[in-house]
Amino acid sequence: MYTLHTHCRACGFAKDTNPTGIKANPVTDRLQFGFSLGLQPLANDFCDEKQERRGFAPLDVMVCPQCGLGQLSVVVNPNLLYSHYPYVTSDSETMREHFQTIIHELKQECAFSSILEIGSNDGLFLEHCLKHGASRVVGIDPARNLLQASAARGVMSVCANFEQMMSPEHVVGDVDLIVARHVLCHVDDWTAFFRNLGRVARESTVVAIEVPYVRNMLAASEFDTVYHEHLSYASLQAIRCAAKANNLDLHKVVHYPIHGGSILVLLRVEGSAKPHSDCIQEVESERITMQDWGEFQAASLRKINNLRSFLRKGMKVCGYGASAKSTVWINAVGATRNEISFVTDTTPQKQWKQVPGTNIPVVDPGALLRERPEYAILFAWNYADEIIRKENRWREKGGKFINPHATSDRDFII
Ligand code: DWN
Repeated sequence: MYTLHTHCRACGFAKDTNPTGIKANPVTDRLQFGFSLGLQPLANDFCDEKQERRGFAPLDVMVCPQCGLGQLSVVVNPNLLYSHYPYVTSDSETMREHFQTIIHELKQECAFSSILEIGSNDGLFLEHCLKHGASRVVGIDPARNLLQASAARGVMSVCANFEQMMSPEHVVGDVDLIVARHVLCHVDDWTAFFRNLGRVARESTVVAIEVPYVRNMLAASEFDTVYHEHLSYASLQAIRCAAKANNLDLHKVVHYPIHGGSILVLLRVEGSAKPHSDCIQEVESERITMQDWGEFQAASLRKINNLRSFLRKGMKVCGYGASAKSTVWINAVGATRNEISFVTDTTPQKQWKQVPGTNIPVVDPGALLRERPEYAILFAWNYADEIIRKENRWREKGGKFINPHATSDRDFII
């Protein structure tokens, strides 16, 4: 089900011999403990009562003292995680606005005509790129069950893991832009991933990697974004280290609020263009300490205990959004359908299944008005504004949302 991960996948720290050929000291050169939620189910393992569950694995984050990369202590077999992947890129108002914003940014930096997206999912982002003037788009994604949806959007996708491709440049051809949105955090072999980026990128190519930023996650104790799909919790230093080993370097860093706080890191072939002035300074001043991780663990446990205490009051409570985050929350607090009657979700592949690790059913959003729970826990908190607007009728009838990340009683009930 999983293998152990003991060295840094970005800078090679704690490897038997690191990239400079120096033998590691097995006692001192070790990844350091950062955070743990113990044994947890796979966050997107939505099954019905008859289907066999894929099981539990340790959910521990280790930290590289050299480049600051947070990384899981195990790598779960990707076939278990992605062979039939229920997550589709959210076609929400929030996400569409974000696509507009980053496309505007990317058009400033490259010709924006021929575009490769790694981890193209169902082709939604590339469809937006076509609408914004791109002439040729190619998607690469390992989830075979999403290929048809991508083709329906007019996006040609290759079913593959980018980092496992032998010569991607022959498949993709010359591109102005390579996009990898919320993909790098899922990749185990960064060396192969960045090597293939280096093979495809030309002097004029911009590589745009968007990932949740570890400093945002730590600062807001967004522990529910820690799950087995997310093998890494990226720092700028880790990305720069892996890029420079493959003749790529940072060109620009832009911060966005999406998914709890993400960074869009633009890379260029080394020497092909002058990096934006503040970008190198931001990397070199980046500090992520083990104390930050210690405070993250403590703040996360406070939030978990807070939600568990609320659920013990026995009110009629449901969840809103069967996100991967909801699986982490529900299993961390140890809730069953006695505490959380159901979780609503718009994704057909998740409906009429059960939240991984529990007997809690996932149902359609209409259940909110049918069942009239008193409270709905906002597990899709990253889309809070549009969800709250959307569910006005239920709220007018007395329904209240719970913000599980609230750090004060005043903010807990919305
Ligand atoms: O890295 C990943 C991030 C980007 O997305 C993936 N590994 C997994 C996934 O994480 P997630 O499942 O936490 O993502 P979302 O997009 O926060 O999930 C939101 C869930 O809420 C979806 O299942 C859709 C659902 N939803 C809903 O039911 N009603 C979403 C909206 C906006 C709504 O109005």
